[in-house]
Amino acid sequence: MSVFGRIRAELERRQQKARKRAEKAVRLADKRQRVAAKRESPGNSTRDLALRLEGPEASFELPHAPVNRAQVRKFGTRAERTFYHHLARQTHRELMAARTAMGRAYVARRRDHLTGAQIRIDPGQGCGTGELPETPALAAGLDEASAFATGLPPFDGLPRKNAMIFAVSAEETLNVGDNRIDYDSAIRKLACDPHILVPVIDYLGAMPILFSATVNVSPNEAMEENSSQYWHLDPEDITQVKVFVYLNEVDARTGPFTALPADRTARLFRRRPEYGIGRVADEEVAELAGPEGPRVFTGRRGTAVFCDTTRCLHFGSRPGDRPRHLLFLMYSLPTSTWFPLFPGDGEAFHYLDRFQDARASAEERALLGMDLTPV
Ligand SMILES: O=C(O)CCC(=O)C(=O)O
Ligand SMILES: [Fe+2]
Repeated sequence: MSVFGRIRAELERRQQKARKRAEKAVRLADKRQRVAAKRESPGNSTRDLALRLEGPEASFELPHAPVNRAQVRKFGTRAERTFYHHLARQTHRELMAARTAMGRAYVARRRDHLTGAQIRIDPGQGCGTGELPETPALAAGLDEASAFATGLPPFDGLPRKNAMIFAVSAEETLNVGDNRIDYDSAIRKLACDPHILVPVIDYLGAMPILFSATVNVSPNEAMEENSSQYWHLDPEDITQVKVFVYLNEVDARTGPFTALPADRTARLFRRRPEYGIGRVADEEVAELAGPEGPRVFTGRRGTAVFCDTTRCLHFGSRPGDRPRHLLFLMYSLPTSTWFPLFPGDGEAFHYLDRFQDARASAEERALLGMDLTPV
């Protein structure tokens, strides 16, 4: 081979090597891009998880904007709320795991020692009811709550949300006069009583956070605009439990709490994917309810109504013949939009300071939001 031939051959060899190197670089860059794309859309795995948990009927538009929990709470569609909930389950997975284990242990230890028939929240219906047994602790809680409800001054000017007046609360700003409840109060003990907690933990699958404890009087006198006297869903999550313990006999004319079971409320999510939480007309709920109609929770004093108010359309306190007195408890998961989604995501709106006490047991600390709670 001539000198020129050798040089050309060498040049070709080098060019081929360079081409191969370039091709390899392109392949590597492609791969890097694919990995980065996967990392940048953690929504994909959350979406898959949400679909697995919510079933194939759930539909998801992944948010392209940063997740804003106040926005989700006020304006989110059901799909956005569902997405948020599962995202929060992931960001709080250690808390959730600890609360799940604690809830299981709590129920295993208490279930066989409960008095009377156990109340159950049907997972499909998202609600349930029963009469609380007359144990000394529960009787004391009811009596203390009744005393606050019956001892109210005239209703004008009292703290009020929609159609319900607050007589006393674990939240300082909702108290009337000198009315207070704290760690030693019988109402606090009732809120931590296994007869209430076992059904709640069975349903939520974890030791929840007590979010509110109040005594309320509904005058049941008039309909008020934008009130909970109209069918609605509560905004804070896609699952939680409210417990309404009646302190007087509640019949159809005492503003009974009324709910459309979750399986039938879900028809609304399928029918109107843009629906979030707002008011729904009686006529539309009648269609969703079908011939069976909604559940009207009437009952004697001591009747406890358990309802997942984020899954069951509901209302109460409509005009009737006399006021309704009740003890109200609300149990949330760390996924609630009132808690930060991640460290730095603003303040938790949780005002249970009056119940939080150094004497609380480990389980009470979790329940009262002193431990295992997002900060
Ligand atoms: O007055 C009622 O029973 C309705 C209460 C309500 O909507 C709620 O507590 O979420
Ligand atoms: Fe509500």
